[in-house]
Amino acid sequence: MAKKTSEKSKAPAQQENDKTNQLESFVADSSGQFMTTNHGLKINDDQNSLKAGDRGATLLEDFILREKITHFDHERIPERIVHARGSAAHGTFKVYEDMSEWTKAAFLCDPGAETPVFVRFSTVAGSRGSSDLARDVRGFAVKFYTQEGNFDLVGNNMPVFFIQDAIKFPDLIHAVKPEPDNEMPQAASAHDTFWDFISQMPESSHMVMWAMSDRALPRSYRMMEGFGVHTFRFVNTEGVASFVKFHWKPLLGVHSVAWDEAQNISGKDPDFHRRDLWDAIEAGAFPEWELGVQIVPEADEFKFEFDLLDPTKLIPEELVPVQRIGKMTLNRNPENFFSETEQVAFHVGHIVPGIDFTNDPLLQGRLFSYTDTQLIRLGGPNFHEIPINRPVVPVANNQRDGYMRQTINRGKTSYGPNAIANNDPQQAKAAEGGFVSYNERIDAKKIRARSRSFFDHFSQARLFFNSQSDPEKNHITDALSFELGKVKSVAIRERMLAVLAQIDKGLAGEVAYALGLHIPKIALEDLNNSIPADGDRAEYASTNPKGSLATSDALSMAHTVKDTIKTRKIAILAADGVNEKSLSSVKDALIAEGAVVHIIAPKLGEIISEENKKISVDESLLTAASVLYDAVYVPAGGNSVATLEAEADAIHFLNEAFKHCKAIAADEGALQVLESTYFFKKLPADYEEETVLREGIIVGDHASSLTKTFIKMIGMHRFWERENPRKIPA
Ligand code: HDE
Repeated sequence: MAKKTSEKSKAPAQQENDKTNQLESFVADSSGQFMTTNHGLKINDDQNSLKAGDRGATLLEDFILREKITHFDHERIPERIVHARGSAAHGTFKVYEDMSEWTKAAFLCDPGAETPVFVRFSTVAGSRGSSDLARDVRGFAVKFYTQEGNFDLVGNNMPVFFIQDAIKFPDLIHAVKPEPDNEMPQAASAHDTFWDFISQMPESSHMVMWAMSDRALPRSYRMMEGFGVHTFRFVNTEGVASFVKFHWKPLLGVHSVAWDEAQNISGKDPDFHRRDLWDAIEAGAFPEWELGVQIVPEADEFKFEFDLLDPTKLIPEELVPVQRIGKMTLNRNPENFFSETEQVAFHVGHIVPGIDFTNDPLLQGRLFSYTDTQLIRLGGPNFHEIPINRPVVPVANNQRDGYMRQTINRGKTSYGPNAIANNDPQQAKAAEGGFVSYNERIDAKKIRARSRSFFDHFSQARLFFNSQSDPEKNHITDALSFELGKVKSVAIRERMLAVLAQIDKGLAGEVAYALGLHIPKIALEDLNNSIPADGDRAEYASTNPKGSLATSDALSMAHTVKDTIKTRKIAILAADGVNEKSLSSVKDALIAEGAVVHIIAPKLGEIISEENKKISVDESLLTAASVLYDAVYVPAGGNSVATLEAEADAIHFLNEAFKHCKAIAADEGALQVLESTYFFKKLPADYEEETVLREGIIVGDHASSLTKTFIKMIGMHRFWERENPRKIPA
C-alpha cells in the first residue's frame, strides 16, 4: 500500500516528529468499537427515536436524537470564496543541494532532510461541487511542515495573474463568479460580467492569454506546472538578499485535454482530476515535481524591461534559467476529506527565515486576506490548532482562548515581559532562528498610485501567444471565440476585440470573424480613456512596447516531456470472440510500461475469447467514454470485430478519440472496425508507416512492431496537428 511505502522509506528520527505521525494521534478508527454519543455514552438503539408509544410523538427528551441531528445541522462550513473545489495529498520534499549561498531556509540547505508536505490543487471560480474540468486557473498550494515552522507556497498553475493590485481582487472575483441575479453560469468565465471587467482591465491581457490556452484544461493535476507567481526574496545568513520566482516542474510533463473533451468529461466524470490524483497515489504511481527557482541578484532589480514586482509579468526562462533544486513526491491520500483537504488553511504569509516578501502590491494584499478568511471559514482564531494546520515544531506564545481552543496552557502568565515565568516564552535571536524581516530601505511618499514600470500590459501577452505552436494558437482563438460568443453584449465583445488587437491583430481578426464583427478602430489612448477612473487617468495608461524577446520555448506545451506512458489510461475495445493473443500481448506491454488498461465491451461481466478463454470486462460502452481515456486499441478476432463494427457506441468511441487527437491502434485483423469510422476516409492517401507518428493511428500486426509504436504514440500525448485538417463530426 502507498502508505506503507512512504513510511518505510523514512529514517527513524524523521518518523518521530513528521506530519504523518503527528496526524496519526488524531485519527479515530471505530472498528470493533461500540457506538457512543459524543460524550462517550454507549448507544443501545440508533434506529429508533424515543417516542410516546410505538406510533406516538417523538419526545424532546431524546438527547441522542437531538445530539445527532444538531451535529448534522452544523456539518457544513462556508466554502472557500475562491478555490472552493479542491483535492489534496500528503508527500515529502527534499532539496538536491545545499542552497545556503542564497537562502538560510533550513529545509533548503540540508539535502538529507525530508520535509513533509500537504498539497491542495483547486479550481478558482466554481463551487465545491463543480466540475474539475472547468476552463479555469488551477490553485497549487503547498504546505511545507519544516523544522522552522510552516512555509506555505500558495501558487497557481499559471505564472502570472489578472491584476496588479490587491484592491481589484474582489472586483475580479465578483465578475467571474456566477452573475448575482440568477447565479449563472457555474464555474465558467464565459459570461458578460467577466468579459465586461476584463475588457476594461488591459493589465489582465497576459493572464487572459494563459487562461484561454490549454493550460486552463489540465489532463491531470499531476501534469501541471506550478508557480509562486510573485517575486519573493531569498535571504542568506549574511543578510544578503536576492529575488526569487518559484516553479514546480512535473516529471510527467505538462499536458492538457481539448475543450470539447473537457466539456464532455464534466458530464461523464466531474471528479476526473480528483479521481486521477487519488487513483495514482493508491496505485503507488506517486506524482512528482521538481522545485525550480529563478534567482535574480538584488543588484539586477532594474535590469529587465518589466518590473519584478509586477505580478502580470514572468521572467522568461531565456533571461533567467530555472534551476531545479529539489523534488516533491506525493505519496499518501488524506484519511478524511473534510478534516484535511477542507480544513487546511494556507497562507502566503507563512514563511520561514531565509524567505521573505517583496513589495508586489498583489502579494501585499494577500498577506492580509488569508488569515482573515479563515476566521469565518474555520470559525475563529484557533484554526492553527486543527490537526492538518499544526506545525511539526512546538508552538508557544501568549495568545489565548477563543472559540474551540484546544491547547491547555499551563501557568499564570499570558503576557510578556513577565517576571513570574522568567519571561517565557522567550524571543529568539536571529542566530537562534528568530525571524527578522529583510531590512529593505523604504523612502517614499504615501500615495495611491501605480508605478509607471507596470504599464506595459501587452508585450508579454504577445510573447506568450507568439511562443505557442500552431495548434495551441488555434485553441486560444477558439477559446476566445467560444467565451466571447457566450457574451450577450456586443459592446463588450467589441471592446475585447480592441484589446486583443493590441496583442495580435491576426488573433483579433480571427475572433472577430467568429463573432461576425469587425475589430473596432480604437486606439490605445482611447482604450485607456474608455476605462473609468478617478480624474487621474493619465497616471494609469497602458503602453504597448514591442518587447525584445520574440518567443520563449518554455511557454509552449509542445516542448514538454513526451516520453512516458506511466499512469496513462488506455481503452481496449473488445467483444465475445476477441483474439486472446491480440488483446493480451498489447495489454501486457502497456501495463509493463506503467499504463492503466481497461477492457471495454458492449456489456459488463466477462467476454469469451476465440480461444474460449474468459476475460473480465472493466467497463461497458455504457459506463465508459472515450474522453476518460488517453488512447484506444482494437484487437483482432472475427466475432469481436463484427460486433464492434455494428455497435454504434464503439464506432462513436473511436471517432471521438480521433476528434480529440488521441493515439489509436488496431490489430490488422480489426481493420474493418476502423473502416467503419468517419475518420478513416479522412486519412491522407499516402498514409503508411512513416506518417503514423504524425497522425497517431496505427494498424498492424500485434506480434510485430505495433505495440512499440503504439507506446511511443501514447507518450506523445496528443496529435494536435491533425485536428484542423481532419475535422470530423463526433
Ligand atoms: Fe488567493 N485566496 N488571493 N491567490 N489563493 C484564497 O484563501 C486572495 C491569489 C490561491 O487550497 C483564499 O483560504 C487575494 C494569487 C490558492 O486552500 C483567500 C488575492 C494566487 C488558494 C484568497 C489572491 C492565489 C487561494 C480563499 C489578491 C497565486 C487556495 C480561501 C490579492 C499566486 C488555497 C483561502 C487552498 C485561496 C485571497 C490572489 C492562489 C480569500 C485577496 C495571485 C492556490 O484568502
